Amino acid sequence: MSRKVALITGVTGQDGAYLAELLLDKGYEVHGIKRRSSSFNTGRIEAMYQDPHVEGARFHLHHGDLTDSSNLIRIVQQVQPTEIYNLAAQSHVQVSFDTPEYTANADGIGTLRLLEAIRILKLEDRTRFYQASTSELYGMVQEVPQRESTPFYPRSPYGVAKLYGFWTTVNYREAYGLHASNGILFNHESPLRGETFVTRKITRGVAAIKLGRQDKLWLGNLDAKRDWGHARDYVRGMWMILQQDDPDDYVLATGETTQVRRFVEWAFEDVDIALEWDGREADEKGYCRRTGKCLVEVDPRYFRPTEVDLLIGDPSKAKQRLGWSHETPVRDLVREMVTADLALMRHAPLAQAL
Ligand code: NDP
Ligand code: GDR
Repeated sequence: MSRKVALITGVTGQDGAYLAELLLDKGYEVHGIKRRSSSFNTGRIEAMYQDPHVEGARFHLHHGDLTDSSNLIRIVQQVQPTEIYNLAAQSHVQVSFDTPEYTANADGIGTLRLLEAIRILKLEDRTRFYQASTSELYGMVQEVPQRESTPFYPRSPYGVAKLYGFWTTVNYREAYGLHASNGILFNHESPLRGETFVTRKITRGVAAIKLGRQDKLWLGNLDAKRDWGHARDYVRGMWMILQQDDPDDYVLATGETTQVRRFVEWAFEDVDIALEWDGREADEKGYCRRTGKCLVEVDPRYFRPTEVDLLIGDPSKAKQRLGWSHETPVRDLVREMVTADLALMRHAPLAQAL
């Protein structure tokens, strides 16, 4: 069997860590691109670290950035990957309203830079390309459930930048015959999820409240609905997409949607706290009470200028063509995340826990 060499951008992120683990298990040589940072940013991949001086090491890290073409070309030339997974992005929707130009550069043009690297180095026949596209492309509800044929209507600078990445990937496939595919992935979470995304913010907050380290959880729009799955299931889907003879675009989703409010209730339930919402609308200020104490409060600071109200995906095509489906139901995901955050917080010093 020919050597399988994967290059993962965004290897230090949630999906990068799960994907690197999966590919190492499958016998790949795995190269990851990480950004230079003033402090360690490799916490999620620590367990996979292999001393590069030791013969046979299969996991390698390279400093790089999606905003730097020459750096990307050099890394792709050196690594000669058989598969590139482009997971790097400024991935926070709300932050993209504050840093729209940077988000466009990294998430939009960054995708173009990688595709150009493949072309410039004449690797079209060797290198397959996966683009981390997103359900945020659907944005304003046009059709439910959302599938590959549903029209896009992004609602944030992040969504618009990812739209550019999506179509650039399609264009390079059609124009240059590249094996380039988009995974249109709906929200996926895990204990490794970034702390400022709503699910992790909730499970960390609930753990801190349970342990008496925090009084209250401040959130934004509690009415939004998301199709939440487990990141481990979704990186398996990414790999399956690149194993197909023909490149294509696929929705990966669970097919079930849950309100943020419900996620909050489940997380509290998992630490034996029953919430009673007081019925006021979230955009006035939503409160909920337990024995007279407010544990969750809405802070309009977390509202977005334009919101995506409802996401629910139809993964039929992935199921039929790839044989992919999710394994972890959302209720189990919540429990796993709460349990992990409780354990983490019990052992972390106070300063790191909050
Ligand atoms: P994370 O935010 O956890 O990880 C993003 C990764 O990208 C990190 O490794 C980050 O580095 C890196 N990165 C950010 N900017 C740059 C840059 N300019 N150059 C190089 N690297 C950079 O995201 P996820 O793992 O959750 O998501 C992976 C990808 O999938 C992203 O593209 C995201 O937009 C997309 N996606 C995610 C979904 C989800 O629900 N998780 C759903 C659909 C799509 P650092 O660690 O230094 O910050
Ligand atoms: P999303 O995820 O925007 O869907 O993007 P996020 O968890 O940030 O928000 C989900 C929903 O929860 C609402 N919300 C809050 N969100 C955050 N972050 N913080 C809060 O306090 C809060 N309160 C309510 C949001 O308004 C929203 O409706 C994620 C990212 O991983 C993207 O990179 C990816 O492309 C999409 O999922 C699919």
